Amino acid sequence: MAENKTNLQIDSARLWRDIHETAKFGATPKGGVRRLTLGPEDKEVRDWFRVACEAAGCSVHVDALGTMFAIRPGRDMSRQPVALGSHLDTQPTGGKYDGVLGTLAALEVVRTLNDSGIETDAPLCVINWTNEEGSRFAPATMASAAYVGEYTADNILARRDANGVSVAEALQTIGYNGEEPVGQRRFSAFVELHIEQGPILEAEHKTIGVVEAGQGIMWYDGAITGMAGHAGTTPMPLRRDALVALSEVVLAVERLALAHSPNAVGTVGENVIANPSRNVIPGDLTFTMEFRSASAATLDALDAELREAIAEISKRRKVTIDLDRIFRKEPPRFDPKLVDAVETASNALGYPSRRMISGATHDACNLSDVIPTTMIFVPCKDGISHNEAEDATQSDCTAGANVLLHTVLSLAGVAKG
Ligand code: HGY
Ligand code: MN
Ligand code: MN
Repeated sequence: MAENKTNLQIDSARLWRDIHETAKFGATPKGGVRRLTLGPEDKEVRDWFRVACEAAGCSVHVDALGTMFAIRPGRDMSRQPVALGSHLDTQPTGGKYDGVLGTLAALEVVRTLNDSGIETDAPLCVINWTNEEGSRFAPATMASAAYVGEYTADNILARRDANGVSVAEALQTIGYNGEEPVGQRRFSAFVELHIEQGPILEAEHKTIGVVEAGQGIMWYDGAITGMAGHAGTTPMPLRRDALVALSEVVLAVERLALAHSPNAVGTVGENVIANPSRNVIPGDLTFTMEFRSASAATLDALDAELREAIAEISKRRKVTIDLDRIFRKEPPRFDPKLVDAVETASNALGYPSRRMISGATHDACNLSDVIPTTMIFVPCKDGISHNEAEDATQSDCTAGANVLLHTVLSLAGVAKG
C-alpha cells in the first residue's frame, strides 16, 4: 500500500460512464452486449479504447494477434512495466461487465494518477487481450495463451470461425493485425480486476474477492456418426440416432461432474445436427464440451471416465463417437505476494473481502505461468454472467478499481506526487 495515499480514489462516475458508453458497441435489445472478437463491434470498442488511452497520455501498441498495450511512462523506464487490464470481447449473449470492468478500470487507474499528478517509479501497461472468450475462435484466452508460449502466433492466426474466416483475416479486416511479435513485451507483474461471475461474494456480503487460484479447464470437440433415416418407417430398435446418443453423452457429463462435485463442473455447450429435419432421424452431428476443476488429478479422472462412458454409449447405440480434446489448461495458482497486496489494499480501504478461487478462466490464468499475477473480484448480481442479465453495482465496481489502483501502486512504486 503506497504510504499516505489511502485517500486516493478513482473517479467513480467516470468509470461508470465508460462502462455504459462502451456497452453501446454491440448492445442487444435485452440490455446485454454481443461483441464477438475481431468483429465490427470489437473494432468500434478498440478504436474507442485506443483514443481514450492516448488521451490519457499512453502510447498504444498492438501485437500480431491484436492485443493492445497502452504504456504509461514511469520515472525509471528501465523497469519492466506493471501490467493491468482484461478483455473487451464478449460472449454472443454477454453482459456489460465481463472483461470490460477490468480493462476500463485499468484505464481509470491511469486517469486517476494523471489527475493526481502522481508519477509511478515503474511504467504501467494497460492491456486489452484479444479473444478472451473463445466463442468465435477457439480456444478461449487465445492471445494470452500465445503470449505465454502455449501456441505460436501462426497457429492462432490460422484458426477459423464457423464461417471459415481465419483470425488473420479478421484482424486484417478490422485493422488490428499489429506489427509487434507476440510475447516480446515483458512485464514485472499482471493484475486483473473482474466480476466474480458466481454467487459467493454477493451471498456473503463481501465487496472484494482476493483470488488465490483458478480452475483448470479442458475443452473438447466431438462428432457423432449414426445413420440418418426415415422418421416414420424406421423401427425404433433398428435406429442409430446420433442425437439420442448425444443426449446420453450430455447426461454422462453431468453425472461425472456431479460425482466429483464440488470440485468439478461439466457442460455441453454446443450441438449442430447436419441437415436437420423434423422427419429425419439425426445421422450426423458435432458438439463441443468442457470440464473444469481446481485439481489436476480430478481433470485426469474426468477425462478417463468420460472416454469410458463414451465407449459404452457408442457400442450400445451402434454409433461412432469421436472426441478430440483441443486444449487443457492446468489449474493456475496466483502469486502469494500479489495476493497479499490485494488483501492489504482491500483492508486499508475498508472493504470486506474473502479469499477464493476463480471458477472462470481468465487471461490472468495464463499470465500466472510466466510472471507474478493475481486477480481481484467484485460481486455481480445473483452471480449471473455470460448472460444479457449480467449486472453489477457502481459502488462495487468502484471498490474493485480502487483496490486495483492501490495494488498497482504498491507494485510500481510512487516516484512523485
Ligand atoms: O469461459 C470462461 O471461463 C471465460 O469467462 N471466458
Ligand atoms: Mn472475462
Ligand atoms: Mn467471459
